[in-house]
Amino acid sequence: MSVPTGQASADPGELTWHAAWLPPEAFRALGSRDVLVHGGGPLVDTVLDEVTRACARYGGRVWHSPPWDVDADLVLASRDDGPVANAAAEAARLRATPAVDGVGNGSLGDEGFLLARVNGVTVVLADAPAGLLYGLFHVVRLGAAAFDDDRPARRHQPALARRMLDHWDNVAVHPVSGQIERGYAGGSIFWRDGAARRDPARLRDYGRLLAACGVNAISVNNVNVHDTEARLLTDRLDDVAEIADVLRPYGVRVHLAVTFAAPVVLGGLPTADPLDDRVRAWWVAATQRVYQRIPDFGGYLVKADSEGRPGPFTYGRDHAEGANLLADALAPHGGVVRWRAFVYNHHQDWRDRSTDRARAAHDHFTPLDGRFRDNVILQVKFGPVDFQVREPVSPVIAAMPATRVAVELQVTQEYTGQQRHVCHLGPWWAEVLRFPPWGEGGATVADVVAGDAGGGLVAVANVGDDPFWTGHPLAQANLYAFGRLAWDPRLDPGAILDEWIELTWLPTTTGDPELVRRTLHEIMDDSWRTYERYTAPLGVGFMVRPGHHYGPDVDGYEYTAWGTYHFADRDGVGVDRTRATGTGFTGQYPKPWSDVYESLERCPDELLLFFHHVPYRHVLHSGRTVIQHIYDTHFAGVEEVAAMRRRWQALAGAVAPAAYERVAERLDEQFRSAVEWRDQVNTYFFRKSGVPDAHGRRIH
Ligand code: GCW
Repeated sequence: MSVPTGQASADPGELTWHAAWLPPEAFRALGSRDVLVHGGGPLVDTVLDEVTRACARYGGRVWHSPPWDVDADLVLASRDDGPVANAAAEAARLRATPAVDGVGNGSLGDEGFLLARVNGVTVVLADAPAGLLYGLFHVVRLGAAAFDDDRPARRHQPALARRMLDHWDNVAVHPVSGQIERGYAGGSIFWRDGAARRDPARLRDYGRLLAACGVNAISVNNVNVHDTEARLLTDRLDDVAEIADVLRPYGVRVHLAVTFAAPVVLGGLPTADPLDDRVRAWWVAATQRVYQRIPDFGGYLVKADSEGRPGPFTYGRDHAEGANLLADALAPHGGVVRWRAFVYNHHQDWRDRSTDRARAAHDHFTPLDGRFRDNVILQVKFGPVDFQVREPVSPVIAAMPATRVAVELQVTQEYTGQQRHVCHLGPWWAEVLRFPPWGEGGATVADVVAGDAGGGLVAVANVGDDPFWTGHPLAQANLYAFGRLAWDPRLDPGAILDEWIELTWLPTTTGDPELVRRTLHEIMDDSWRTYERYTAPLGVGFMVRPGHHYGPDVDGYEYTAWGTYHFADRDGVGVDRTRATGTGFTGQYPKPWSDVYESLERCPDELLLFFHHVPYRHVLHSGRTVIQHIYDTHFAGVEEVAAMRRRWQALAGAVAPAAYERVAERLDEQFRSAVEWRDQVNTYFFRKSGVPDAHGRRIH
């Protein structure tokens, strides 16, 4: 077995992508050591293979067979692997005693591991092979520090059991959404022009990147399931099985997005009614065939009755009946159905002030709490609307105690600059995950989705066949941050960014690692807030161009059927979602938030226009008026992008030319676009309000 490690290469026969956060150099510290690997099975083979390659490159040695008491610098031992390996694990444990004692008691779970360094030996113990794999990547992350001083034993277990990426990749190029819906990194790594790409080297490298940041599940096709993609469930199942085979050694389970109409479009039945026996039988049989082919298949992902997709409403059934139909077919095989809560009316009449898209998921789903089977995961977008740069946390997350809920993020930057803009989202996601839906000190969003009882964290992927994986090289950090936060939502986003920088921008790729690190932090740390500053203000959202969603169009959606987002007139701006005078959306939150958001005085500034319609001269907690805030932040946002660009220019010659050029070119576009945003938003509000800028700056 060989592990590809992508490298840009001038030689056309060579791999043509960059290594992202696992270049060979990342394994230097480990690869120059003597390493003992214990355990069996495909995932341990992966560990062994990684270690073997690293040692071959950097002069270390590897043992995977007796004698067990070799004088290794690093021992990676599975505790569950029969008497021989247990003897080895015991030897490792004894070597690490007393550090491991106490901490090592009790199960480490399916994915956990224990790490200690005692008497010059670094020991990783796991109870299951996946734990060993994650332990290996942890050692890689630590680099030389893994072999420095003694470290007391520490258990590492993922807080969230389910850490998944959804690819919105189409098999056949779709006339509107292309090869990847909302994809900004070239073509798909799975599919091309209607066929499977069959590029196992690249897929395997992807699996490696995922395992190294903690992702353990993936769905391989768009939730908008079109005709070709529907057939992945039946006659094109082999294509899915091949992907599963490649990703399995990295502990990544494959899922499929399926169409609710499958019994009709694939099975030739006259109906897809979830209560029809023929329909049930069809799903049972189709699912059996899937598991015969892919025994560890993860399950189905469904977008139903949403933006024109088929669903149970067609048959007068509700979403519990729809989801349970698939859940029953999957249950005997241990699979789950991931049912998306993204259900809203996209045929609204903008004249009707009572329809509120933000309310929709809660209105549809909370009455169904308790009616979903155990193997249904309700997949809820983190905010009530749609992956905007600022939204409150969705009230559905707190309202379904008897349902397994997963929170969905968008790593692909549909609404956050489309991978042309630097917008580092780790800080935003950390904020969402730590939000306490029942008030300060109470459980957090991360707690709701944690463990086996929770549905975990899911994100729409941002990867394509681009040489840098994510189009913008710095957008890789979003994927990395997603995986790490899903593993441990309490991690500090700044520290995660440091990890990514250290793994990706290695000393061999730069003459001045410290300058690179400092500059990347300066550019990326606050880039999400910078993006927020020059785009839609104060939580109002959706001032993008309809359709492709790039660039400003303040009224782009204002009078459309998809929903109305700012209601700006000459007097004020914002959506009144209060119970007192508005759509009543604030009432979907538990206390204290239902009161906090309802109150003009208590509502946080950054969400003010999401919840309230206010006059332009309304004074924020910051002391500025709303209109002055709009002007100031838009001027500041552009200045910040200009500074990002200058900072990057200082790295010319310090990083690989291809990466330098790619980022430089994107920063030029970000600057151009930020100016456009600033000028359109400021001009729009100046014209509406007639209020001049207090600082007399030029507004067109
Ligand atoms: O934000 C919208 C996107 C659609 C997407 C939809 C969804 C896959 O613009 O492209 O469809 O969300 O989440 O289903």
